[in-house]
This record gives sequence, C-alpha cells and structure tokens, in this order.
Amino acid sequence: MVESERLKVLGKGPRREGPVAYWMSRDQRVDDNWSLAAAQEMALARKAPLAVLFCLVPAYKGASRESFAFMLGGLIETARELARRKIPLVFLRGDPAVEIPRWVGEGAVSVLFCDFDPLREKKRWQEAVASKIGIPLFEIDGHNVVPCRFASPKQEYAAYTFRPKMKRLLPRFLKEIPSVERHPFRWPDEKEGERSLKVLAESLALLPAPQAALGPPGALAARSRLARFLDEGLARYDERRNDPNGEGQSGLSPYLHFGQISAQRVAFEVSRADVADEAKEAFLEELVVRRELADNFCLHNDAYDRFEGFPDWARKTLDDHRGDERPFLYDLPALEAARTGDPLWNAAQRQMVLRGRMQGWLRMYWAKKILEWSPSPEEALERAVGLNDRYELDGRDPNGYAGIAWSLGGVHDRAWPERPVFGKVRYMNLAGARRKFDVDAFCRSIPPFE
Ligand code: FAD
Ligand code: FO1
Repeated sequence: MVESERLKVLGKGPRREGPVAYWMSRDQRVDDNWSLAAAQEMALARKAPLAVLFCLVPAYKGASRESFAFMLGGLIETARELARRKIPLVFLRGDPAVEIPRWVGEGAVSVLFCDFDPLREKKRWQEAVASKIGIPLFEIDGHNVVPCRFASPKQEYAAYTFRPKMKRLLPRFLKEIPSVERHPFRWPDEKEGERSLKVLAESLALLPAPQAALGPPGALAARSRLARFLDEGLARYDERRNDPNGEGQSGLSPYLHFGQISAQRVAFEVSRADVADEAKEAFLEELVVRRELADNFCLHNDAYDRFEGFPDWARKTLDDHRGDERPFLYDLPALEAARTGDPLWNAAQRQMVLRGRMQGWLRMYWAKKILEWSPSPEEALERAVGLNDRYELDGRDPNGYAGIAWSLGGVHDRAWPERPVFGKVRYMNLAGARRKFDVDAFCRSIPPFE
C-alpha cells in the first residue's frame, strides 16, 4: 500500500472507466518504484490495463550524448522488464506538454500517475499536462526515502535543521517497497510495447557508448555496483570518501539520478549491513540527509540556480567583494578545455569531461575556483551549472544545483573569516588540497585531452 504522504493531487477530473498510465521520468526502474506500484494498485482495483509512458526530450538541459546513452541504455532494460510483467513501455518523443496529453486522450486513459521532481522544467511540464488532460494526475514521491513535501514544508536553513526531522521520520519510511506483479489486464494494443522498444533501440544506436569508467547503465548494473560497495567500500567509506586518489565513494550517483536504483533500497541495504555504525552513518548522511536536503532546496527556492537563490548574508558579502581584483580571469573556453594555471583544477575538469564523473571532494574545489576566476558571481554560477549539467553523468540534478550553490553562495553553509573575492563564503586552495592528498599523483592519473 502506497503511503498517502507520497501522494499529491496535481490535477482533478471526473471518475471514469479506462486504462491507467504512469508517466515515468525521474524514476526509470521497475522494482522499488512507488509511482509504478501506486499505478498498478489502482489498475488492479479497477480491473484496468496499465501502461508506462516515457517522453524523450532530445535537447534536455544540454545533456551530453553520453548521458542520453546512459539513460536510454537503462530504459531499454526497464522496457524489457516491464514487458515480462505484461506492462508496455510507450516511448514518446517531443514536448511532454504536447505528447503526453495527446497520447492520454487517444488511449482514453482514466488516471495518470507521475514522479515527484522539484526542478522547474518538470513542474512546468506537469502543470501543462494537468491543465490539458481532464483526468486526475497523481504525483508520487518515490525518489526520496522520506517524501520531500512531507519532510519539511519550507526551505531548510542547513543540514543541522533538516537532520533531526529526517532522523525522526526515517524509521517510519525506511521499509520494504511493494513489488510490481505480472499485470492481469492486457493493454488494448498488444504491439505498442514492442514498437516502442524498437524505436528506443534505434535511438540508442545513434548515440556514442556511455563512458566506461562506471560500468554499464541500468537497474542490474546499479544493483551489482551496490553489492560491490556493500562488500568492499562501505566499511571504510568514512575514511576514504574524500580522497580523489582512491575509490572510496559508491559511484551510485548516475544510477540514482536516472532512478535506475531507488535510494530507499540503497538506504535499506546499507542500514542492514554488517559494518561499524560510523561508516553507515557517514554514508546515510550523504545519501539521505544531503541528497534529500538538495530536493528540499530546489522545491522551496525557485532561484536554485541563480544568485538570487543564495542566502542574504552570502549575497551581501559577494556584493561587497564584486570590485576585488581576481588573481586570474579565465573565459569559458579556457575552463572547458582545462587550460588554467592550476594543475589540480585542470585534472578535475578533464576527469569530468573524459569520464563523466568528478570525485566528490574535487567538485567543491572545482566550483570554488570558478568563482575566484570569473568576473562576477553570476557568471561563475552560470559557468559552473552549465559545465556540470553538460558533462556530469549525474548532472541536471537537484544535488548539482545545491552543491554549486553551497560552493559559490554559502547555501546550507555558514559565514567564514572574510577574504578577497569570496567575502565570507568558505574558501579552498591548492595548498589545502596538498595537505589532504597526493595532488600530483591525482593529476598524473587523468590523461590529457587528445
Ligand atoms: P557517494 O559518496 O557514494 O554518496 C552516495 C550518494 O549520496 C550519492 O550518489 C548522492 O546521491 C548522495 N550524495 C553524496 N554527496 C552528496 C552531497 N554533497 N550532496 C547531495 N547528495 C550527496 N551530485 C549529483 O548527484 N549530481 C550532481 O550534478 C552533483 N554536482 C555537484 C556539484 C558540486 C559543486 C558539489 C560540491 C557536489 C555535487 N554533487 C552532485 C554531490 C556529490 O559530490 C555527488 O553526489 C557524489 O560525489 C557522487 O558520487 P557517489 O555516488 O560515488 O557518492
Ligand atoms: N526526463 C524525461 O522525462 N525525458 C527525457 O528525455 C529526459 C532526458 C534527460 C537527459 C539527461 C538527464 O540527466 C536527465 C533527463 N531526464 C529526462 C530527467 C531526469 O530523469 C530527472 O528527472 C531530472 O534531471 C532530475 O530531477
């Protein structure tokens, strides 16, 4: 039974007979998917057929072709898994605000479910769809362990204000997720799923293979990545995660971003693992507290990727230091091509472009240097968001907007001793990095661009 706290009614309509559909977008998996489970629960109660829709938006947020390949690779697996359960995955292309209402109307669908997503593009699509379909549109939050709208009704100031709420609510929500069964009521057009799978495979064939650094896309690969992390990485996560020369992190972020694995499943397995509590707590702090705090930030702050979204103290201090002389100024092409005077920054940038994934500690350093080297905080923000969204496999995610806003604009952080350019926003430098890890070894480990 899907908890009512996960549900929000985005659109109303008269109760009528007919198929049920789920518009999949952020949670691209079959297992551990609350939206799909809710849609099937209703379809079974009504003895109605069930379909899953996915609408491909070819230029979505400037994502790289490798990111699209990662997503479509995972979707093909999802479509096959759905077919085994007699549920077609219908693959549409174009503007969801047009394509979803058209398909819903043609199929005489009676109820539509969708994923919770705090980003503005998604909110716009959902509002447009709700206004056009004339049937109920139900949003389900299956991306967060604790449903985001329920966890807190306002923008949280920092992790220390959010953490106690999460700690209190987690035991209530950290439980098994209903599985999706073979659906007993057939979709009227039995060939629809097969046709979509063919178009999906053709679309994927036009794209380059995703970067191999992480392993293949999809729910199965995500599960084996998790299993490996539980066996080999979790026990030492708290000591190793900040070392760019090691493999101390889980590598799960692209799978979580595309919803190829459920955060609730990961949290569940981690909380049951036979390792020291410190390691589990360190990991759950990132996976649950920080990740869900990022959704809270984007949901309640419309300016999540703009200067206006920074807290008052940070805007004031950055304003006070607008006129400060920058030690170096680089333009966007120099940054993109990793041609700065800082070898560590260049290696981090190359890691992101070549492998689709920059190590976590380096992301903070990388973003802060863009602030130091740009003519204004606004331009720094635009560059950091643009590069992150283009090249990171896990980019275009609330975590990215919150991480960049933390680095450049003190979001979820506090004021630090004042210094040029940064004002009271926390500062990082190469000497500090050298004290933490072997910077030269890291730089040598990332090849130059060809
Ligand atoms: P692990 O350390 O294994 O952590 C497990 C999971 O916890 C991650 O997959 C992620 O979902 C979550 N998590 C970890 N650290 C954070 C964090 N600081 N904030 C929120 N959630 C976290 N994360 C993205 O998913 N997409 C982005 O585009 C992104 N851009 C970032 C940009 C900057 C400037 C900064 C400072 C951070 C950014 N992060 C982003 C957050 C974090 O760096 C990555 O989630 C993490 O490095 C991904 O690697 P992993 O899956 O191995 O993480
Ligand atoms: N969601 C969609 O519904 N359709 C898409 O075509 C699509 C493309 C896409 C490409 C890269 C990427 O990182 C995300 C993409 N998403 C797409 C959205 C994604 O599933 C997430 O919902 C948000 O980016 C994060 O909340």
